[in-house]
Amino acid sequence: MSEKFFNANFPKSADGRVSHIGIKRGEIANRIITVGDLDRAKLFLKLLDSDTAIFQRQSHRGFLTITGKYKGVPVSIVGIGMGLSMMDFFVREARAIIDGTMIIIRVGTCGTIGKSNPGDVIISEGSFAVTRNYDYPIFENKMIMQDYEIKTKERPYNMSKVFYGDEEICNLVITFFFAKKKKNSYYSFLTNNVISYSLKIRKQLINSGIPNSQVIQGLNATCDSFYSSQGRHDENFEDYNKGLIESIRTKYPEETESLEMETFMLYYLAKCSTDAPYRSQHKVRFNSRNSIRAAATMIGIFNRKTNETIDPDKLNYLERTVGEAVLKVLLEIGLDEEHIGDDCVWN
Ligand code: R1P
Ligand code: URA
Repeated sequence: MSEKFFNANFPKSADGRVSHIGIKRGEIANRIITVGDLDRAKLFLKLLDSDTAIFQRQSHRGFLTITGKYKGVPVSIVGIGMGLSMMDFFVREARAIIDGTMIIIRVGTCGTIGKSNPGDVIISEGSFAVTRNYDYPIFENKMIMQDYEIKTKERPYNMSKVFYGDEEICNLVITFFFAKKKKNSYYSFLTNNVISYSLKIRKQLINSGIPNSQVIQGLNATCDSFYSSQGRHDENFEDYNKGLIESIRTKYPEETESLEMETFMLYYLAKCSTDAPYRSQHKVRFNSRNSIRAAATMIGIFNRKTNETIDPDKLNYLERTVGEAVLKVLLEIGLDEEHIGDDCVWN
């Protein structure tokens, strides 16, 4: 840290930069796509309007913020890296420097554990967290472990409740894979085929038109490790995760489709978000609305049952296609206010 930060509760530099994502008011838009992989963020940069200035800043903690316009509307693309904490840093620090409602849509990758396969696109209607139970002891043998579990009812992993994404935005994302509405049908955004499809359908694979690719709306499990809590075997550690994938998949009646590492925190923070500035301005005592609307979509890259993996060219094609659909969705939502670029330096 080379700069002095003020206010230990919520550190900011003298010119108003938040300390981890490294940007200040005016450098980030209300409409945001967030990704893990910074290369994906740079790929989406190419989709922005080329005739307007693009702001770019990578923080010393590895967050990359790109702000520009898409079809004339201000949008940001933020690459955050991986895990629950990075999502927490990003959402809280961005919230602190943006006025008005924020829309955040994650475009990520995932492991598939349900009906979907590598190359399929999953829209997470909701997500729960799977975290290591750090109180669970490391046992010398299986007998002691079984006794302990019977006595205490404790398990090596905790699974939280489900928190849901914004229904309107999740449905819009699906619609934009089938862009032009024609009575009960949509033209596939991905191929221009016409596909009959009702937005009310849940948990159903929809042929997207890309060879062997489908779109599914399903539950997601956000895990605190790529390895232990995603049921990967690693002989160097005592992970107690045999059978974990099956327990995750069947924890909820809807059955879970995907495993990744950030969506739960995004949905949870959206649910906890307040409209504090509005309340203090209008002297309203209780929180009356959330100030963050969130959705997440992800591309399956590893099938955890069959070990099938995605081809890099297909991933690249899908990233671009999903990115473009999500940019279009961002423009569909009405916002009460949005600001960028008032006093920031754009390069
Ligand atoms: C693990 O390889 C990473 O990939 C997934 C997981 O959530 C985790 O961050 O998402 P991204 O492709 O967006 O990074
Ligand atoms: N991201 C994850 O977290 N897990 C996978 O298996 C693939 C992508």
